Amino acid sequence: GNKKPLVIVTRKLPEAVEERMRELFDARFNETDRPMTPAELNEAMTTADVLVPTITDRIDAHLIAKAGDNLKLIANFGNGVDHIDVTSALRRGITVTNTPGVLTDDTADMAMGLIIAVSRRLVEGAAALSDGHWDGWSPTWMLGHRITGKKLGIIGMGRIGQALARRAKAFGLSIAYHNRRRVSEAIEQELGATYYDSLDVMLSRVDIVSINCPHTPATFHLLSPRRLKHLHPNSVIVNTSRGDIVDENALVRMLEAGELAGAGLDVFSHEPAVSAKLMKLAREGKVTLLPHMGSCTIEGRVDMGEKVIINIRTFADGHRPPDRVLPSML
Ligand code: 8YV
Repeated sequence: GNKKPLVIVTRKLPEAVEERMRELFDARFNETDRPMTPAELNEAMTTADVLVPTITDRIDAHLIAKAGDNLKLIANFGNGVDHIDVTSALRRGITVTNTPGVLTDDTADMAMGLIIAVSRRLVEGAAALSDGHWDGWSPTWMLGHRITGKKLGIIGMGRIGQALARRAKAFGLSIAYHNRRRVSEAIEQELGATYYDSLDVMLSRVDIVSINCPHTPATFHLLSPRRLKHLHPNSVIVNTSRGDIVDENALVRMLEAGELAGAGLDVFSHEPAVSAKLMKLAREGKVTLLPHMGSCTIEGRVDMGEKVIINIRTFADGHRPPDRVLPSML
């Protein structure tokens, strides 16, 4: 019979996922609950038939050059693949897959949650109460901004962007979006979304911006200092995608200067390090910062595991896995 592929998973996964993978493959896991050391990752690269990395592994050209002849598939546990040099992998004949679709609703929920949290000062209010600073209701205390009737600009109208638009519409926001290409008229109508070919123009017309595009060379610092200036000073930015899509230093400067009302950030430029200036802004109640929790649900993690398994099985059976990362996506 067919020998089971040696699948090396760089992180500890939920028990149910590990069990299923052990049934199907010769699966090995890193049981430490820390990222692999460079030496361990190196070793995995040279011995595995299939590598299952996560966002905490930097799979760069240097590492891919060390891949053993057996390594034919990198099945990422997660959607974003900006930590993998996919071009180098493809050039070497290594297929790369990700886990689209199963994180859509959870991530859109988190984006919507951040919009509400920042606009209505949820985290600031909760902290004030638990710190003992609530001495009674006042007509002028903890006033945020109404979200109903405001205009949301979504950057990246893929699955997550559309799921956010659906939620935001239900909250009475009007929807604008910028994307590489227009979505179908049917989807635009369903979402009541207005397309902006020019990101600059869209930024000048919205109250809230949500970043929902992938991080690629084309979207690195897409929200540049120059572009950020198009936003009005009462506007809010929410990012559940990747930190580097916005110029974080420029964002911090504008928040400090009062040129933006606030930000809700689930992702950062140098995770897990978060700039001291952002943390100070968080203590001042100007930003809500989360530790990359967009897809943190039990259900989501199990679904991600299922996706990884399907990709590996399909590939091992000699077929095209459903979630290949293609050069056109980079
Ligand atoms: C994952 C994410 O937890 O899927 C993504 O792109 O950012 C997160 O939801 C992470 O990537 C796991 O590798």
